[in-house]
Amino acid sequence: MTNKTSRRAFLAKGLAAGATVGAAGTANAATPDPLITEVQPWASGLGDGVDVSPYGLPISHEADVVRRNVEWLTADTISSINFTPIHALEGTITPQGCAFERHHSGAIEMTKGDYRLMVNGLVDRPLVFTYDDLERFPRENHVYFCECAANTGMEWAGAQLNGVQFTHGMIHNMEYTGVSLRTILEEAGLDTAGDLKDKWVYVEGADASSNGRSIPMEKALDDCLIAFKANGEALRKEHGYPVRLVVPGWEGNMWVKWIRRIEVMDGPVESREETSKYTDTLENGTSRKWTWEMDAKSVVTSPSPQSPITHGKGPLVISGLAWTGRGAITRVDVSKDGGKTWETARLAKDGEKMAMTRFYLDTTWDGEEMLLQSRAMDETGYVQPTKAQLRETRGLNSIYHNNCIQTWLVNSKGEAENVEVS
Ligand SMILES: Nc1nc2c(c(=O)[nH]1)N[C@H]1C(S)=C(S)[C@@H](COP(=O)(O)O)O[C@H]1N2
Ligand SMILES: [Mo]
Repeated sequence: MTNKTSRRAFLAKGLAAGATVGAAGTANAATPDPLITEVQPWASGLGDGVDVSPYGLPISHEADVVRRNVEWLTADTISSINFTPIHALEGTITPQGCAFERHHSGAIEMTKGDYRLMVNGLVDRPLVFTYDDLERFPRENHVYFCECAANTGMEWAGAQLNGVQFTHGMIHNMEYTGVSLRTILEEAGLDTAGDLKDKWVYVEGADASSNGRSIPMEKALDDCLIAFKANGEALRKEHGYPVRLVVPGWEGNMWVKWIRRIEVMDGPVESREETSKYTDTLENGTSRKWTWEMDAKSVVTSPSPQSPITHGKGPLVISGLAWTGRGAITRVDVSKDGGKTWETARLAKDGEKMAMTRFYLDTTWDGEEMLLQSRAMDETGYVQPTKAQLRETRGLNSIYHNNCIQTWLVNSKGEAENVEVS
């Protein structure tokens, strides 16, 4: 068989099946496509020189991939929040330019020259570090997610915000470079081999809010980082330039930005941010506190309300994110029928500790209505709960730590909507 006849045979087969798309959803090449057959303007002239964008920005056609806020949540933009466009991102790394921001008193601007970090309290040698000092200690690189405890917090009482950016976008996942907090505490003379039972550190930022939080010593010495780079470049101003604290797997509020002081103490401070805020009031009126770890959670990012199916029936890639503050994600299941039946998704790579995992379900869509859900499992055996299960134990008075299974209703046109299933 010559190439010509085999090609003709292939086309005939395609036509016989009445298909305009091939098996992988690709276009049939029978009709000449001017974008392939004709010389286009971009091939008829010259492109930009290398002097046009010394610091590159996304191309204008991607201008909708931006942080957004929710108007009724954002009466005041200083003590506020915006959301990562996770519906439009792929892989796992969040570019700094669209990573959500949460400030209690605005993003402050500081130079490296003005930066100081004090370590005091129960240490042998209270010290003040400059930025240059920090750069002379051994560095580490780690990818970690940072999730605000209030992520998904508007969904407790019912399905409310129509977009995964708004329901789940108070999260980012970046590669941090920094010095371990253990190294800095040891430099200040903390005897890390001694009895540190019941010892805590209190960390505060240089901004007006100070955002002070108490961290048990065990966590402080385990994996916390004094970070000065994210995704290979300096932290952006809004993420704490020049230095922030990274507290892997624990609620974003503890990741103090513009960190200025670390005090070693005999107990926790019980600051505003860990009593009046960032505690979870239960049905009976009592509150849970010290709920630092972010429980296993996942969500389908596409299709979703801001990312409808636009290609019609046939092959469909269901794409989503999973993460857990207790280690690594081991499995994610996807349901198309609101949790009645489940298929195990493909993890793009093995789950990594306290970092986001991308999952895929490579499937076929026949235009049927779907109630899309995803359910994460982590290395401790923990399984992401349904909304009903979470409400059973937590009631409806909470804001923080809502890690329930999310449902998107996808209609026959491919449009998606935030719904609840009972
Ligand atoms: N100094 C300081 N640190 C802070 C805050 C703040 O307002 N001031 N906000 C906290 C909260 S509530 C969260 S969720 C994270 C958000 O980090 P991001 O703005 O880099 O996304 O920073 C935390 N660290
Ligand atoms: Mo937060």
